[in-house]
Amino acid sequence: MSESTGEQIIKSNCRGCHGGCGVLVHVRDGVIFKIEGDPDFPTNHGSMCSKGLAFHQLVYHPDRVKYPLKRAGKRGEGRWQRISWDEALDTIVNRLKQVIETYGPESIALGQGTSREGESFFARFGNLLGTPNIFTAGHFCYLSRVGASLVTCGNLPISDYDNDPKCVMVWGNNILWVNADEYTGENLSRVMAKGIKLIVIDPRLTYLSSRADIWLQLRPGTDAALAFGMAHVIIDEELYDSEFVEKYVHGWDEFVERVREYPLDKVEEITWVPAEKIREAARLFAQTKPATIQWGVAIEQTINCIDADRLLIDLVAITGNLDIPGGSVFFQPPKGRTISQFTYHREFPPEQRAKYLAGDAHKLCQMIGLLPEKYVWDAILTSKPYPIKAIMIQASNPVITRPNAKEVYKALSEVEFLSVADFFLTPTADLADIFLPAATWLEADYTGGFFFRHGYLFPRRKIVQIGECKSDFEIWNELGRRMGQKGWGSNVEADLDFILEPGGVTWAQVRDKPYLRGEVVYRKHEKKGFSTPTGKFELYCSTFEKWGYDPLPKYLEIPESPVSKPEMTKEYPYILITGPRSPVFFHSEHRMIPWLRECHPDPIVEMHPQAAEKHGIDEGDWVYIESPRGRIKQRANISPGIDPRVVCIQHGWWFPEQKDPGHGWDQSSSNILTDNDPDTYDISMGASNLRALMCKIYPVTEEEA
Ligand SMILES: Nc1nc2c(c(=O)[nH]1)N[C@H]1C(S)=C(S)[C@@H](COP(=O)(O)OP(=O)(O)OC[C@H]3O[C@@H](n4cnc5c(=O)[nH]c(N)nc54)[C@H](O)[C@@H]3O)O[C@H]1N2
Ligand SMILES: Nc1nc2c(c(=O)[nH]1)N[C@H]1C(S)=C(S)[C@@H](COP(=O)(O)OP(=O)(O)OC[C@H]3O[C@@H](n4cnc5c(=O)[nH]c(N)nc54)[C@H](O)[C@@H]3O)O[C@H]1N2
Ligand code: SF4
Ligand SMILES: [Mo]
Repeated sequence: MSESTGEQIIKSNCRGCHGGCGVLVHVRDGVIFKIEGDPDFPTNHGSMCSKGLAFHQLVYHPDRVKYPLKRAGKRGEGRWQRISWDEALDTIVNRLKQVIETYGPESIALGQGTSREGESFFARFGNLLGTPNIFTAGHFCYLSRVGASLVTCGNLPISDYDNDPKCVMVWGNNILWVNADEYTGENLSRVMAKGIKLIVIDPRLTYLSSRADIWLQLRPGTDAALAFGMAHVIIDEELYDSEFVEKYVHGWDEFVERVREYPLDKVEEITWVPAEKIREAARLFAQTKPATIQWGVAIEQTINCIDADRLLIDLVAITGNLDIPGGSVFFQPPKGRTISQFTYHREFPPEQRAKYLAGDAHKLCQMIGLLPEKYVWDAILTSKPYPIKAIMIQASNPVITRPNAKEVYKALSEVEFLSVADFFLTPTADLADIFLPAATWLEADYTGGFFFRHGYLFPRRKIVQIGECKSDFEIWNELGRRMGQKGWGSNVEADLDFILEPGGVTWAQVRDKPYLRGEVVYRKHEKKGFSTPTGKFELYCSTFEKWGYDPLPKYLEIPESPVSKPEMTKEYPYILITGPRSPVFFHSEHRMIPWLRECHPDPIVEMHPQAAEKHGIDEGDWVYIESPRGRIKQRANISPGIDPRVVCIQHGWWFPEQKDPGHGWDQSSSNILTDNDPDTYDISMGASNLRALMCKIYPVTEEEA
């Protein structure tokens, strides 16, 4: 604290997205006025993104809801009444108890979006409640990677930028913009500046594709086939690590046989990538050591989700890059209770587990305690196999972020009871019966677990209190105790102590530390093998075999594509990609933040000049994009960096400045166009095809614009 100015600089770590950047929070007279990067922090070295830099505009935003609300008018009408926390929490508890009494706890669903670190508290509440119906975005994002790694090699490998990889294969990931999933892009930039070999697999020209030694511009959704092509070259030319294969791999011969089904000419036909380029990339990756794959979510949002994930881990493993310095490493977090220990996941009663809404389907998703949300919508709308009567949503905006948005909106409009915890009245929160005002990361104590598989915990302490907002951790702790659930601490600090206990430390002892890190040890398999049923790296997955799934990966044609549905091309000639991230927004968030919206006022659809010319579209024009599910509009960005047969739209759009209830949820949101038919899901995980569907485009007339 400076005595002359009354200013204070507090070290923390940002969680304006998933989190991971060390920051210096500047506070004057109890008010945060600036946030900047902390040069001493190990994951971002002082760098930050625009969302973090603008975060104080979110904290103090005039539209932020600072008190609990209950619905005053009809659902979705936008009339609210301020209530006390006691009334809000007791209303929820009474409604849940009524549902449990009449229908059982399985008729309550809990929903979250992408990780906000609250998921362990959230899952703990759900497990103690006794509902198997918990949904997040994990079945098509990141947890699919975690699940695929669990059954293949026991843990998720992370790229080891601290030890200078010499080759990085960036696969469906725009890491410099997204800082996602245990990574900040700054680390890739740093090793790029040292002169690494860079291979990029992306259907679009991005900054990274433009800097790549080899850019493979594939047909969207065909990643698994492309990975097979690379495996083919690596096996054919004996570029694999024969010692690793001999000692540590399960199912080599079967894998080789499967790979033989994908010769390069066939892979070229599927992926649109010339065979010679695939060969060149495979050689470069296999022959430059150490190498790592920096992967993203694009490959997971299709029917091939888990097999694409498995194939990428396989490529890392068979080239000898697993758990070596500069390769893809199994980092060990500091000692503490794991999520499943904290959430009682393993003790969840089998008779309740058996009521999982998806039945026998999606066993990998079920193993990690999640449900594809479509089953919840169906149970609301049809009462089959039994009704869902109440939903509690925390940190998610499913009306905008989940496929087949019209169905999501209908289901959430019809469910008997809906509570939502958020910062703002989003199109989802508009439908709630009770709204709980959540605290941001600057307003709560937490152990900060987003870089967990990177081996870190980032303690983060409360700096300000805004209105009556409460952290998600407090909300679940208080609701749990009011429900009479055994196991909650007397407050959040007691729960954090419980998480930290195996490491012999308390929250009070770690709260002012910048970070905790587990010991870094490489090549652990040489001593202990892999945590799989065979103790080996499973190219042939014994868990899948037990579950009745194909133990080997394969490529399935995308369910809605010019190949699987040639008759559709007459009406819907383009392949549609949805959801490349904007650096200034996080999914459906931040459209109300002045600094950020100024950078990016409108939704953008990207198309090739030939496509634009064909339809008479000019740069900046409003364009309709239509699929069999519906129609939206976005503004044209005409770019030669995309294939003429492909169109790409942004996701997450609604318009907080439109004050009508709904805030234009159906005008420009990509998920009006996407499909959520379970017959098209990835079989083991339940991922839907957000990244590859079909559409048509045409100009919006001047009057309509
Ligand atoms: N078409 C299409 N759809 C997609 C994608 C795509 O690529 N294409 N991507 C998908 C992916 S990968 C994901 S992960 C999902 C994300 O889906 P969501 O997680 O639903 O997306 P967000 O828009 O981030 O919604 C989070 C909401 O929680 C609020 N919030 C933020 N932090 C907190 C907090 O700490 N506590 C509480 N209580 N509220 C908070 C925000 O204000 C916001 O309204 O979207 C998916 N949707
Ligand atoms: N600023 C910002 N950061 C974010 C988010 C955000 O909304 N905004 N969201 C967060 C979340 S939850 C996630 S999951 C991550 C996602 O971050 P990423 O994993 O980077 O995902 P995207 O930016 O959606 O897509 C990355 C690249 O994949 C390409 N792509 C599209 N389809 C395909 C395909 O079929 N195959 C291949 N190989 N590439 C394809 C796109 O052209 C794009 O350049 O970002 C996180 N970080
Ligand atoms: S990348 Fe995420 S954690 Fe880092 S500054 Fe931006 S919003 Fe904050
Ligand atoms: Mo995600």
